[in-house]
Amino acid sequence: MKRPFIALLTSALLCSSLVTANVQAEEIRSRMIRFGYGLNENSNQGRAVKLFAEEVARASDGKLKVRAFGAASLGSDDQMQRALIGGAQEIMVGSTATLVGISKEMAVWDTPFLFSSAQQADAVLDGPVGREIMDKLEEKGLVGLVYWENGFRNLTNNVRPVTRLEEFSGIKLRVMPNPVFLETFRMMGANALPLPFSELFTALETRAVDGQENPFNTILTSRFYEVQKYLTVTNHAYSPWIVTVSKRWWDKLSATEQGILLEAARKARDFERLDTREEAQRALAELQAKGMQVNEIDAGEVRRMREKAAPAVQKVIDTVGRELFEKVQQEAEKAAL
Ligand code: KDG
Repeated sequence: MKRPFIALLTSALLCSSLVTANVQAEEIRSRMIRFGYGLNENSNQGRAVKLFAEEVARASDGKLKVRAFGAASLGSDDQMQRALIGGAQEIMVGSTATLVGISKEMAVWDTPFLFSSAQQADAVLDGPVGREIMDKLEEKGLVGLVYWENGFRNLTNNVRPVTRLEEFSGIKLRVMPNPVFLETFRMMGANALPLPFSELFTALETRAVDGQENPFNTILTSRFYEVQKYLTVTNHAYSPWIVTVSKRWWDKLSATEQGILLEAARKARDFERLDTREEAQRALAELQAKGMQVNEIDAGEVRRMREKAAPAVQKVIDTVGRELFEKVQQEAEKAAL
């Protein structure tokens, strides 16, 4: 007699725990989510964060509220990365280059001249090796959701038009706080100085540095044209942005909440890439109209730059390991075909 009753009780308890677990898995709780980023609200980065917030609110019936904090108001990239790891902030978007101190494999994306087109970059970043590198963030307390596009980087300065390699010499050039970017421009003869993005405009305005390098979009929306005279189209590196979440916080979310955030990040990625490319198309003409003196670099000089930057490529290999470096190169060659 006892056995059927116990069996009945056990199955009832099992069912109720499964139902509870299922409810928890589906649960969407009211949450305030702080999303920090470094560029202005009216930038490709800011517009994508705004769309992300709208998508999350729509999918959660307003329960998940994303509050955007632009212009590095929550701190520089590395300060926000530490806040995410400590659980003091939930989400950020920033440069993969500033993550190298936390996850060394991110250095592979700093390789000079790695990509020759945005489509090639998309294929590699969104492919298996991009995912593999992103997944390594978890052991450091971060969860990578998606890559967005910062873009192809170009040089600005106040000293002279840079038309050939020798003209880098003596230019105090701000670079991202990242060993490969430092090496790349030191090899090319510039006096490379690391500074967080949040300090860059003031450093240019006060002539603490002579120049910097960023995509056309950033040069336009961060108003660098107000404090920079010469723009040289080098396309010397392609920079991704990456949307990262505090793992300490992420692991407390239900599967449904995680799914909403991931889907919104993907939609924002697709929007951001199109928006960034459209803006980049017209940014160069706008920068010229605002008084910047623009020059191209001929193919022979680009070849000389690539040769000079070779030690920086070796630094990437030393940092990430030859196997991973070659895996990325193979994916990049496949995507270029
Ligand atoms: O959030 C802003 C920075 O992460 C990004 O723009 C990095 O390109 C960058 C730079 O030059 O610091």
